[in-house]
Amino acid sequence: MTRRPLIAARRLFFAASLCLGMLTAACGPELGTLDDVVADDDESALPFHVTPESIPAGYYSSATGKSGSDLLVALSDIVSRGTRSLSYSAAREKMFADVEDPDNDDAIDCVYTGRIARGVSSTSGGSAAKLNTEHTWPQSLGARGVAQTDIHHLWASDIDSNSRRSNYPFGVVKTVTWTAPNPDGQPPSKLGKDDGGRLVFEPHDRTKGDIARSIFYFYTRYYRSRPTDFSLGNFNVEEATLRRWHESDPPDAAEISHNDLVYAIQGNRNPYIDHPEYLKEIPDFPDR
Ligand SMILES: [Ca+2]
Ligand SMILES: [Ca+2]
Ligand SMILES: [Ca+2]
Repeated sequence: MTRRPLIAARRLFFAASLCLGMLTAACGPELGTLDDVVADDDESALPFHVTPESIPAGYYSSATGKSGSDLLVALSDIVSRGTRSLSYSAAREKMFADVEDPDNDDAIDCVYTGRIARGVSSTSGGSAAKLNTEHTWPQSLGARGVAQTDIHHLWASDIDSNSRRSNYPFGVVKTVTWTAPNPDGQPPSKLGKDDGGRLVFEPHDRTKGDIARSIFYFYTRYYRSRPTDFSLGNFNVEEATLRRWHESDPPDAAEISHNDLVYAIQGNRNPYIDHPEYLKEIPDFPDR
């Protein structure tokens, strides 16, 4: 099949899936029914393009009226329920094919530079476009096993920017040691020392909030189960700054679509995108 009919077929499939999804939604929501693991050789079982799914009725009912540690525990229960764990390769494939491309035009942008790579619909397409997979919560600090493949905290990233960020905490750079490319002309992401002399990575403004909410989600999802190597070493340095970035860069339509797509794939949602006010209701995440 040549490329143009392929794109047309994908769009037709996407439109058909959307209609089907709306019909299904009209028949009533389903809560947490997915608990299977998709193995590497089972990727063909995943839909060709996933239909985004919005918040089902009652999803947050057990969090209603709670605050502080009660709310954190309630949210942790909610996001840990009915999850579907993909293999790492399947998760990356869905990230490149669907989650990072809500408008399904095969154009994907780097979370740190905003560079737009075109013609990307798979992990191998991402590699060819010099993109790889960024774990906002570093693998070395606990993004292992199920947490490694959790698409809520995975982002397509330029290989070079990803490697510059390494596993440094996020923070506000006062003394710059490296500046990322900024093809969009906006102030760039950078690496450097914060006002305490610590090496930190500061993303550009339009993904500061997205990254903050990814990290708060990761904490909420995994602070009780504690995957191998789990550490709050970065989080405790980042927390206050991430709270400010959550306020300065609130969820937009693209981030909401991102959440709806991850939910359709892995069966849980990022509560801080759906309910940004929850973060104020939890004034401090336990430091240990
Ligand atoms: Ca796109
Ligand atoms: Ca944003
Ligand atoms: Ca804390």
